Amino acid sequence: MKIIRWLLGRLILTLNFIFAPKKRKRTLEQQQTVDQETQSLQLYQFQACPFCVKVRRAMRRNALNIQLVDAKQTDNQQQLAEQGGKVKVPCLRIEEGNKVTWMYESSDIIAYLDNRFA
Ligand SMILES: N[C@@H](CCC(=O)N[C@@H](CS)C(=O)NCC(=O)O)C(=O)O
Repeated sequence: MKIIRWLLGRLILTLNFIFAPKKRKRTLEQQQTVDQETQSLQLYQFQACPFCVKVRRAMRRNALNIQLVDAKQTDNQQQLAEQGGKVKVPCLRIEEGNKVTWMYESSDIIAYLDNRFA
């Protein structure tokens, strides 16, 4: 079962690499503004999780440089459980001033990113 899961993960990553979506183009100034905004975002994820791949593709489409956090690492996983409420990925950590929101569900995350940056 572990091997099948691993193989499926590799297949997803390979297909994702071959059919990578086109990155949106911005002027240098526009991209710098977006990069500044995305500094307050982090995506907790697993590399080969299909839902995470879906979100990373949306990030690429919108040329969003969002920090990826490996939720397989014990300390990151603990942070996700304690602060986000559950160990489920993808999860977008959104920092707005003193307020931190942990957004689960790939479709909600993509809708949020599209709405904010598309
Ligand atoms: N409906 C969720 C599904 C996410 C999901 O099932 N993620 C898996 C990894 S591929 C997970 O975190 N499983 C751990 C768990 O459910 O406890 C989404 O679209 O984000």
